[in-house]
Amino acid sequence: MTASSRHGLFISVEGGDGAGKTTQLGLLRDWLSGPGSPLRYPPVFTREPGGTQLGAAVRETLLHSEHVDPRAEALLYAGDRAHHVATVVRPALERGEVVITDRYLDSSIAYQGSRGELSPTDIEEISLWATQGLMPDITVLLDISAADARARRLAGRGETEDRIEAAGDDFHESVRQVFRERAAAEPHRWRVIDASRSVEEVFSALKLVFTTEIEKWAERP
Ligand code: Z5A
Repeated sequence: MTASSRHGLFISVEGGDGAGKTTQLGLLRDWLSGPGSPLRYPPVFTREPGGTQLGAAVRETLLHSEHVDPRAEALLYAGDRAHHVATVVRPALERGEVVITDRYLDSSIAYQGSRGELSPTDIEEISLWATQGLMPDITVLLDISAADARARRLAGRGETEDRIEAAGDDFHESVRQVFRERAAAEPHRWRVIDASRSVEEVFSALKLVFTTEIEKWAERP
């Protein structure tokens, strides 16, 4: 398959903190960049916040500041997204490449929208304005309960948590429910994977999703 003759494929991966995105995206990168890949060219792997130099500074500020005003926080995520889409995602899609992002707009609605301070509709509209309406073709949700995800995070890293990770299970369970509701409302875009299983089982489900979606994309006129 050439990387130039068609519009690219845009896939986001979402999930609560500790759902295993980093682990699974590492496996995905190895697979899609190696000899067994269904792609001729390796995909662009990127993330939010922090997929650009500007984004890295925004990420540092957002995750490690003691308090960020909710509107400022929503705008900073949207600002990071605007720059990320304009300089990384859209150019790669226009070159016909596959772009895989660790988090995108749905994270803003799930996280900034779950505190009860801002309207999820406003948050979505800000991001749609920022990205000129760019939505992923496919969004994969790694779905796990807040309690299971916290147990994993603590087992993996000890007691150190950033500002958002340190919010309680109620907050993280609300985040999960927003992702699940959005997945149920837009089944053509979302693929939900039970992330409470072993690393190997989750990766096997993820591989199936990617193989299927890459094949469908390759068959597009
Ligand atoms: N955020 C936001 O609020 N608004 C927005 O618009 C955007 C983001 C875009 C940073 O995201 C933060 O930004 C995030 C939301 C907010 N919240 N926080 N904090 P991030 O994606 O960079 O960070 P994260 O979601 O917190 O990722 P993480 O902590 O690295 O978790 P993860 O990637 O989902 O999990 P992991 O590191 O792969 O795994 C966690 C541990 O579990 C680790 O020890 C693994 O070895 C272990 N693990 C992984 N999979 C398994 C399985 N299957 N079984 C057992 N153990 C496992």
